[in-house]
Amino acid sequence: MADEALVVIDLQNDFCPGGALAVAGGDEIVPLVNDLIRSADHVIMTQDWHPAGHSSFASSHPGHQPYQSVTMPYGEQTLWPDHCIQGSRGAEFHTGLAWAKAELVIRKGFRPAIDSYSAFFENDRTTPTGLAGYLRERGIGSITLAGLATDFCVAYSALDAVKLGFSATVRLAACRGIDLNGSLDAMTGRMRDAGVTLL
Ligand code: VGL
Ligand code: ZN
Repeated sequence: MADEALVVIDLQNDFCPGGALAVAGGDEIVPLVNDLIRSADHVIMTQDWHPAGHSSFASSHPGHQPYQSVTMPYGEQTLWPDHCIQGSRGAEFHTGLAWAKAELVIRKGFRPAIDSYSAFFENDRTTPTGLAGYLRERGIGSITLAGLATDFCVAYSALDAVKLGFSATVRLAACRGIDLNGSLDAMTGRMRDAGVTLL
């Protein structure tokens, strides 16, 4: 339907096997995502897009290791390996991804001091990316999400979508998770409770 869009989350080299923050099986979803793209009326993609030395990188916090958590002014933040650095090969979309049909690519995580999981808000939960306004102005009320990672960027995007009044469906077979300390179960439960349709 014309008022629906497919939002492909962070299907980038660094989140695929061989990348800096590889999600297990991340590349396996590419054919399925390409099928979804083919049948979608509107396609939007997000691209994790960090400056070198970003505050979400463990390397920016002396004495800390990736996957530890730190307290930032905006709350708890998981620390990651350096990934998706602006202009790098790791930040490019997976080579097999049929990205050409994308009408909008929304970049996130470019502010040095704030991470951004959601396609709608940065991790302070208040700084908007502009996606909600874009969808509303185009009359798009319903989104389908696929991509990486299920329990981080896909989940936060889906939760914010329903909070903002959009209807959201996550195509789980076209997503893969990081699963840090049970985060996959936890975030799947939170999505279900919030009214996200899990397919
Ligand atoms: C993501 C961790 C850090 C994601 C992005 O796309 O889920 N996860 N940056
Ligand atoms: Zn990131």
